Amino acid sequence: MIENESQIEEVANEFAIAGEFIDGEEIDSGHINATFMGTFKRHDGALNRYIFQRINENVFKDPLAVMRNVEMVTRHINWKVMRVKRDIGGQTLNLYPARGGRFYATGAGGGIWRCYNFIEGCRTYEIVENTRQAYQAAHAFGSFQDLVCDIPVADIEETIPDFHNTPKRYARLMEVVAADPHGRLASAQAEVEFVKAREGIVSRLIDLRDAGELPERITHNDTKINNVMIDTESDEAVCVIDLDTVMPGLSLYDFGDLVRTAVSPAAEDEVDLSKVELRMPMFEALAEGYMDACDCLCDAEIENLAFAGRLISLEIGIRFLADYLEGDIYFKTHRDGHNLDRARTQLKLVELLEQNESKMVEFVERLAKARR
Ligand code: ADP
Ligand code: GN1
Ligand code: MG
Repeated sequence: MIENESQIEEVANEFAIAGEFIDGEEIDSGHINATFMGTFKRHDGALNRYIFQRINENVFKDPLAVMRNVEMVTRHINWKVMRVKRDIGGQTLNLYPARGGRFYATGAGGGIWRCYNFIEGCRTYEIVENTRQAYQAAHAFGSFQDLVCDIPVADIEETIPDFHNTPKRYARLMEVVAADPHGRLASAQAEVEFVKAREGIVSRLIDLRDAGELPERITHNDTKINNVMIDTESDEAVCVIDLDTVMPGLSLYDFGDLVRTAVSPAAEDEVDLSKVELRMPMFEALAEGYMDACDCLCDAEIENLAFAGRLISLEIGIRFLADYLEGDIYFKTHRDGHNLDRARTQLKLVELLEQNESKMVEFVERLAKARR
């Protein structure tokens, strides 16, 4: 693990970056990779920032497959933005070459590192502040789907098998509950019962996919709100990041994760559950943004937009709960019971989404009708 700046400098020296290393600091917002920002001073005095990221090989068993996907996706997006969209004003993610001609470097301890341009003038949000941000984020992830839709599916590797297979996530939780390897079950019994009572919905989207009603597309699969860079001045969504899970999937997974992370004003790990709320205007802005960007959505996709938020919130709640019971081996945690706290907010959100689903469905129906 990197503990000081000279270690960041050592990694940074592996990449083709002009100028002198000035300083580096860790960015702590993601749950998976180790991410650092490094500042370099060029010979003309200009300061440039870069992202250095170590792929979490506990989560991604084949980090080089992740790199092959990310290379393909970033190259394709750069080509498409310039040659098809003719949009040269925005910012896109770019990988910097490393020693040996690859787009990654091997660091101390064998870790696989990559270097991206820092998306300037932007920041990520843990909590959406206004409906413009919600609309913009959903529009950006919808447009992302359009950007990657013509990458041949066979060229993309499945970096985490069954990533959004909710029934398998449910089955895994039940195994961990049965084994209770850390004696934590007693502290999470109510949450486990809550999940069990919802077993009936876990396979709904996969069943629709298997029946041929929901199309498989190349999707982002991790569309939480802090995976899109938002302009600090204009609140415009500038660039989608965190491309490690780009794989064949359902657009409803992407929309569902947006709902999960954008509708509540409470942090994902909030301990005061009374702060978890469903802000309907945020849901409406998400639906408008996503539908404006994706005019290819079929009827079954549109009909399940509201349900997707509930399912993905349940799925991620299941994953946090299983990780808590397994001894916190997957998600980064910063305090005791952190994964349980996260699971609780997700399940509270599931409850609120259930209570309000008919209103959300009605809104989407009206929106879809107005567009026909
Ligand atoms: P993780 O998989 O751990 O979530 P991310 O790729 O999402 O890793 O990066 C973690 C955080 O680092 C992001 O939430 C964002 O704040 C910041 N970040 C990542 N890439 C960039 C970039 N190219 N420019 C600016 N900030 C970035
Ligand atoms: C992780 O990497 P990050 O923090 O953007 C996780 C997502 C979860 C999310 C929960 C590869 O996302 O699947 O939904 O945490 N990513 C991976 O906040 O497992
Ligand atoms: Mg992330």
